[in-house]
Amino acid sequence: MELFDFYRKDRWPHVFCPGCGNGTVMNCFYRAFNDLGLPLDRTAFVGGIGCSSRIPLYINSDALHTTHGRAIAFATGLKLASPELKVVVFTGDGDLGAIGGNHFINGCRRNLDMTVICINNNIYGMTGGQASITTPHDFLSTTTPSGNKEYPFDLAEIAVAAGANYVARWTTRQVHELTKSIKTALQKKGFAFVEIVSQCPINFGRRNKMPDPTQLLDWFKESSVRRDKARTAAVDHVDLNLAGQITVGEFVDRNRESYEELIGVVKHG
Ligand SMILES: Cc1ncc(C[n+]2csc(CCOP(=O)(O)OP(=O)(O)O)c2C)c(N)n1
Repeated sequence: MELFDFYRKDRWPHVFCPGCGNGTVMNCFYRAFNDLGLPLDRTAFVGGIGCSSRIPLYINSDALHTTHGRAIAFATGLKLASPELKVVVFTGDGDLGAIGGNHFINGCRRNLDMTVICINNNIYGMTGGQASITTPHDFLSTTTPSGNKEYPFDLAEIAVAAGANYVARWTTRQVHELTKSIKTALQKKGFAFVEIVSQCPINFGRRNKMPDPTQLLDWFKESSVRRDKARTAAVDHVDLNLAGQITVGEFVDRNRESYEELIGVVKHG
């Protein structure tokens, strides 16, 4: 399959702004999917609401465009009704972690057999740049014009704690590592979660003195620290924010029984 065949061209032009990281994510996903030789017509894509959640609509396969925060819930129903399908969710930090937080945590806990790609652009992009649960401390947004006083959620650490089988986080600056992790996630039985810290130059970068996408990519490069080297002991708020670090790497790779195996929808082995 060529890259061009992967995209649903009747949906073009797309809604993404110039410099948006969603293009990089789609490209990495396509490469991983294609290298594995997976069949597009046996894969269903699910998204919630948001710019990132629109990605399924641009892939040449069947897609569920669902309600805000409920992508995991819809994907759960889809997978249990049709266990032979590969189910891939594209979602955002707002869609998955804020309004959809409970579905996310319980999806990980159940270890449902699905690949979940969360594009964390630190903001509500589609609605114009309101602060989200992952907006870093002191950063500006339309709803935090004096700087965000809150400290961010760590989606990948939550997924580990809640029980997902595979968890990785990279930024759009680490495309090779990201592509490799998407490949691992696609092959994994159980809940496989890849968080991608990505650039939103229009609604996040412009307000935080990084209007050029390359400035955001440089910031990702400078802030990225491998998880094994990062200061992860969260003893106070400063540590919770990891002093502005983005911890990257594979966080966990384990083989707990998937939900489908537990309830007998699919057989072991
Ligand atoms: C129930 C409900 N509440 C709020 C909204 C408005 N809304 C649409 S997208 C969005 C945020 C999307 O943010 P995120 O998931 O981070 O995706 P991004 O656009 O940044 O990729 C919100 C609040 C909605 N559509 N439905």
